Amino acid sequence: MEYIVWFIASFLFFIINNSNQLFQPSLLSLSETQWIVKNKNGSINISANIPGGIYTDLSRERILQKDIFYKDNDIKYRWVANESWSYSTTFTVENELLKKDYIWLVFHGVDTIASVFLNNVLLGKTDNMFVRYRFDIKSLLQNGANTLELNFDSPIASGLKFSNQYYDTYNYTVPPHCTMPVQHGECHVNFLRKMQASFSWDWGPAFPSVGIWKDVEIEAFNSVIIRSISVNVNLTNEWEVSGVVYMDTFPNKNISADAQINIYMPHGSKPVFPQSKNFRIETNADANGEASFNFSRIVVNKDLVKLWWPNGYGDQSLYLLSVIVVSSNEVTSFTTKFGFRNVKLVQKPVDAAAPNKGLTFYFEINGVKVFAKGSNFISSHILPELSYDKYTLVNLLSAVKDTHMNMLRVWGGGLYESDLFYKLCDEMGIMLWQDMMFACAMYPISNNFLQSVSKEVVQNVRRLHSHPSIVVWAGNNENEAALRGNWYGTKPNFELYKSDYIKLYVNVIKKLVEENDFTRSYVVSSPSNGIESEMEGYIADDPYSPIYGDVHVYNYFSDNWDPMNVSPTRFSSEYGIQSLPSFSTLRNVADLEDLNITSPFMKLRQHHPGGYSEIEFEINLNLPGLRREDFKQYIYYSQINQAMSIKTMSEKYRTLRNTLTPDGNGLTMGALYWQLNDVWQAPSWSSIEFGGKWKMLHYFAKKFFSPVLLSPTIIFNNVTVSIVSDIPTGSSIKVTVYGYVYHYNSFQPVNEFSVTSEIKPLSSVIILNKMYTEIMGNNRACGFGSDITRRCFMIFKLDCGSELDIRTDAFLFLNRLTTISGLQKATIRLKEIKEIDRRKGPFLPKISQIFEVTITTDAVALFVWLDVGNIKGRFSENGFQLVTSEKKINFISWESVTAKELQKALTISTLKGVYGGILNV
Ligand code: BMA
Repeated sequence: MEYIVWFIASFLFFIINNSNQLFQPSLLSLSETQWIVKNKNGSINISANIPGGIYTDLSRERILQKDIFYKDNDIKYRWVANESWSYSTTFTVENELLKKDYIWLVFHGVDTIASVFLNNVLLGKTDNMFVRYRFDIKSLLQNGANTLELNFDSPIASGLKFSNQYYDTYNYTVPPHCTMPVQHGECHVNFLRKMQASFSWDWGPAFPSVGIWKDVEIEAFNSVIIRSISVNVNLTNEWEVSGVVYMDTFPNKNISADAQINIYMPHGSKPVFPQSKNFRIETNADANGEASFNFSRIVVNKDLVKLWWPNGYGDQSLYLLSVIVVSSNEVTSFTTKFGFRNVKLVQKPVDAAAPNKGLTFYFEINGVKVFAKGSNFISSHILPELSYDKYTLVNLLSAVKDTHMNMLRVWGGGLYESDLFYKLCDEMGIMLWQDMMFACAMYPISNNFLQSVSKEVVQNVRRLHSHPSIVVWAGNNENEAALRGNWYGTKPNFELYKSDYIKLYVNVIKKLVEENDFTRSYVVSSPSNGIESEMEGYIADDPYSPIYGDVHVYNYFSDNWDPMNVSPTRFSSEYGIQSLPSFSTLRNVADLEDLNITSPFMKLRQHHPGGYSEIEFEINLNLPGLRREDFKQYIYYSQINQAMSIKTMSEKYRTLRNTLTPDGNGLTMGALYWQLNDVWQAPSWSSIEFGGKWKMLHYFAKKFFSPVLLSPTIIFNNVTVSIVSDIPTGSSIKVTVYGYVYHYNSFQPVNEFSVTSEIKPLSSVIILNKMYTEIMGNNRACGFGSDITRRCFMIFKLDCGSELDIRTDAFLFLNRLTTISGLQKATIRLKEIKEIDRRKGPFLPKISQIFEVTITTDAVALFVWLDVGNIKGRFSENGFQLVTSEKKINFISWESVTAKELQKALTISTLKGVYGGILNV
């Protein structure tokens, strides 16, 4: 807090040195006033919340009586999106405010097509939910009461209207016209600058909302309003800080001002850089009333600065930069956070002598090559006004940090996320691959559309510029691949759509991103070949090339537990497999009779055409005895299959970080699986369910993204154990791997051995590579020949020595679990649950209680899965292989709960076992 004292001190200094009396801009938020929303014929007329949206208002006022996600309410409540809605309020302003030279009405987010009226006069229209709108209201605003009204057109009707108008003007259509029938969605969302997933997606429902989803305020001022500061840092001999301050004022206004810049440590006792930098500004606003000024050459002693690092590579030190501008007797200020870090997306020949071997594709932070580990983030809620709920974001992003991820891709069908989201990512060291909001479609290129997109890009790049977490901008999701692959029947007019593609993502977006940010790379699409795509005219022959850029990988018809089926790539920015969310999560929105795989409810929830048949095909490859009629088993099996598939792929990617094959494959430096989170309770690729509950995949991620990975595989007859280290500093570390061979029916290992080796920082090494017959021991307890692989499996433990304090373990099945023998029906019992700690971490939501759960088993048990229904929290470990008769696991609660409640809710599943209830409690 003390930096604020310094801020005020320098602020006062400024004022004292100025002989005139100084004022500040007056800001009046309109979110506190009484709002109402009504439909066109007035039959619905209810109070509204701002920021908000129509579905939340109708739910709160009980017009929509049930949870919007209950059963088929996504379809039943579609009438809401087909209506036109009008939001209005009456507010008063004081004379004092009216005296200011300029008065604006500012909307930070309007979703989407609306006409804005003040005192019954049309101020203008909005058509882009990602844009901030401001209207000059000086001449219209009255002393006393004023009325404000926004009339929203139905987004569904608007999509159709714009699509028809486009066809009438340009004589071609812009596909895809509608979402796939299985999604029960709506059409022409590509004509709206609105969250693309709001018309449904293959993991989400259609809730095409309308509303004022961010703040509305009146800004009254004499001089300027500072909108954002873009801070650039550059390390030569010292750090040099420079940047641009963006201001809004009256069109063509001449700005003559004094400015001061200060840099602060957020938690330090005093400014680290006590010298203020003073400027004199003489500039002119443009015809839109936008102005900016640059500052440069603030030299900062290298030794005074702590760097910003991704999670796992060091601290996330952040600094504050404040700007004060004094002009026209008014003082206005703005503060932004930034970090000292350099970022490079390195795309250079893997072999200078052989250009046909392709280019690298990796991120370098402060000179350190970083393997990107993480996932893809879709908006945290399908209703945009609920996407910045603090509890949800802290919960999701903590789950990212706690599982050693260091990167998320903010996917292009969602939102440019809230300031809170980026702040948390900065603080947690989560690097961001930031898509522009275009996904899986062709897009129009009318002047209106391009102008609207231009505002969107400029405003958002400037708003987000100073966040060290953002490391790359990307133009769109899968649109290069869609065009090359003729996903939407564009082939007959390929050149036309290609030229539109280039207009939008290159001529407009790339140009604007680069004009506003020279510190980061822009890739035109994901997947793409990066700069190779650009050299191939932006639509590469094969956007999925393994030797350039990034790829998206979906193998629904191969054995994803087999690492041989995982192809090398430079960077896998999406790879995924579906699973079902837990029974308790589904139960929240369905009746008991809906909870079977053949119910109409489960059919409606599956938005991916191959859906359940792909899940079942995959399960049957590796897991024994799937019974479709046993819904709980189906859920459990789908989660095991997803966890194992993504584990196999992620580990393979990590082991390839320093492998380059003679034909140029390998050097994989990124693994971002699809997808982190969900927007409703349905089958999807997520590792975290809607509501925050971890699927088995998320527990597995904690191990497969561990800073030091222990990855055993069996390929043909060889057991190969790889170690991958993400430890960035120091010399080589000594690692010891202990191997244990277990028979499926005994707690006693059949054989034990250990291997010791060294691993260099940031590298991958194979420390064991032997025929499985050679490591089984001599006693033949596993039998002979291929019987061995059916009767026995292995557990490995890794010890990195006391200094690192990283211990991890891994398991290896030697054959498909459909073929194994000897596994008993284990009876698992709960021995004890007791609270052992209570804490409040830096990010944990609220108070967290830690419970120790002790379980026992009478036989080896596989994929032991503990579930406490809807009690919020997570286990320290889950889905594990149990080879001891007793085990302790912690449960970390996110809300207040008692041991008794936990005990009552607890169920335990194992591959072949039963939960035998409570022992000795
Ligand atoms: C990719 C993503 C999403 C989609 C996912 C699963 O195409 O970019 O559009 O949800 O695959 O199909």
